[in-house]
Amino acid sequence: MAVLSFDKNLVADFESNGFAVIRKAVPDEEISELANFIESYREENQSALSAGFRNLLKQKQIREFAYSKTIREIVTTFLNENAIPVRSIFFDKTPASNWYVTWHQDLSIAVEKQVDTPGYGPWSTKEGTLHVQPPAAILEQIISLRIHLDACPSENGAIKFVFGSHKNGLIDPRDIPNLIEASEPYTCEAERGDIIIMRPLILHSSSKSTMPDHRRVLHLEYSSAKLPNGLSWTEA
Ligand SMILES: O=C(O)CCC(=O)C(=O)O
Repeated sequence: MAVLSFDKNLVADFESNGFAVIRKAVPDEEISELANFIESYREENQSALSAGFRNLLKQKQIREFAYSKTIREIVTTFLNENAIPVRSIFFDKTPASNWYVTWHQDLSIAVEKQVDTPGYGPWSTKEGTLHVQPPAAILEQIISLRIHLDACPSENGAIKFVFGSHKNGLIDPRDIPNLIEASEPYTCEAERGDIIIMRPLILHSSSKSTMPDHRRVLHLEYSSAKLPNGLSWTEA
């Protein structure tokens, strides 16, 4: 992988906007390798034949990618050098499996087992994986990397952000419509090989794709936060 050098402004923009795009972060052949692995994994695992699936960090190829030099460099620059991958999700929008995502913040983390802990809850299960909503202070110590395996112009269901909304802490869902009304959301287009970095607390949404293509995104979350009371990250 190429060694990236980051414009200091990009890091400052990330802090103030809650997201940033690293263009051409992953070379084409490496994207092909990732895509080939994911497609064969999808074929082999009937349970993974859906539009989104989780726990890919348990697969050697994805784990190696998540710890690769370029990815580590991004994580060190935009978070810190001790951060490790803690959650993975793969999304694909196609004409056969297409959806929109309403405005929300990412509020849950995947944990190994339920240990009732003050400040942690509600608990939920997403596609068989136990999740809990931690305090905002934990969510503020996470960054998400969205690695784009396909071009994602606006018509391909690109993610949208409200600039700076990650600074509002946990937003009452009843306040979200007014916040959206008062803001100018940004549609964050991406090319194959680009990485969008985002804060979980930024307000984001996406539309259905209107293109006849795939829109594959590998979403990796990193953190160095220590969970209390015997709680542990499922995928770390
Ligand atoms: O990939 C998308 O379209 C949206 C994903 C999303 O909302 C999320 O990761 O929370």
